[in-house]
This record gives sequence, C-alpha cells and structure tokens, in this order.
Amino acid sequence: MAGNRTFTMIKPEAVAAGHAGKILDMIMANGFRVISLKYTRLSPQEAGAFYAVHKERPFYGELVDYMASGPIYAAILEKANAVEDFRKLIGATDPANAEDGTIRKRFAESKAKNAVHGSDSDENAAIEGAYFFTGREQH
Ligand code: FUP
Repeated sequence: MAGNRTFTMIKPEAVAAGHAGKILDMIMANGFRVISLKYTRLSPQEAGAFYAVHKERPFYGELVDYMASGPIYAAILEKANAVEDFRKLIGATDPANAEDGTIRKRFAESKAKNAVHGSDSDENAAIEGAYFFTGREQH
C-alpha cells in the first residue's frame, strides 16, 4: 500500500562495527515491521547504479567505493507513514546534526559513513525495494 513501506540499508561501516543487531532492534522497537531482509554486498557497479542520482556530486566516487566496501543488510520496512517516520528515526545525513535518540546520532561515523540509508519518497522506496527483493521475498 502506498505510503506504508520504506527501504533501508545498514551500511558497511555499521555492519563491520557490529551494530546491525542493535540497529534492527531500534527499527523494530519503533514500530516498523520487517517485510524483507537480506545480508548482501553491492558491487561497485551496483552501488553506482543505486546512487546514480548523485552522479554529478563531488562525493559520488567516494560514496560508491564505500557502499561496495563490505557487506550490508538491506530491508523493506512497513509502518503507517513509513518514509517520513523512518527518516525521523535515522536523523540528519550528517550525524553532527542528528538529534539525540536517532540511529545516526548513535551509530554513524561521519556524513559519508552514516550507518543507514532511508528512502526519501514512496516512489523511491518502491524502486529501491524492488532492486533487492522479488515479490516472493516480501512478507
Ligand atoms: P540521506 O537521504 O540522508 O541518506 O542523504 P542524501 O541522499 O543526500 O545522500 C546520500 C548519501 O550520500 C549519504 F548517505 C552519504 C553521502 N553523502 C556524502 O558522502 N556527502 C554529502 O555531502 C552528502 C551525502
């Protein structure tokens, strides 16, 4: 249903630091249901395609290298008002600006290595979720 799903990734630095379990716990404790979940790794080509919208930005190359640098968790989440509520839960892109109690405030290393991704619209949530999961993998 439109408006009720978002897509997230727990990014390589947070996985490597052993934070994935705690981050998933925060997500579930805040009322998000995990519809799909996968432990995977993006190739540089896949990371480049996923972030193609940022192609012209100066940080694009670094972002792509980083997102392909290690395994991630990818997940589709369900909750009323999922996109907006999840962006509130993760906090600002730069953890220095993220509010207390947010995932990025607690776990992000920096603006570039900011622990989690959250879709920015219902449309992108659907596109991003479909990139990682077939219909049969959504429950
Ligand atoms: P967000 O929606 O909060 O994930 O942020 P953006 O879509 O603006 O950026 C996507 C990713 O690009 C961020 F998660 C980290 C990276 N980024 C940088 O490395 N430097 C910047 O100045 C902005 C974004």
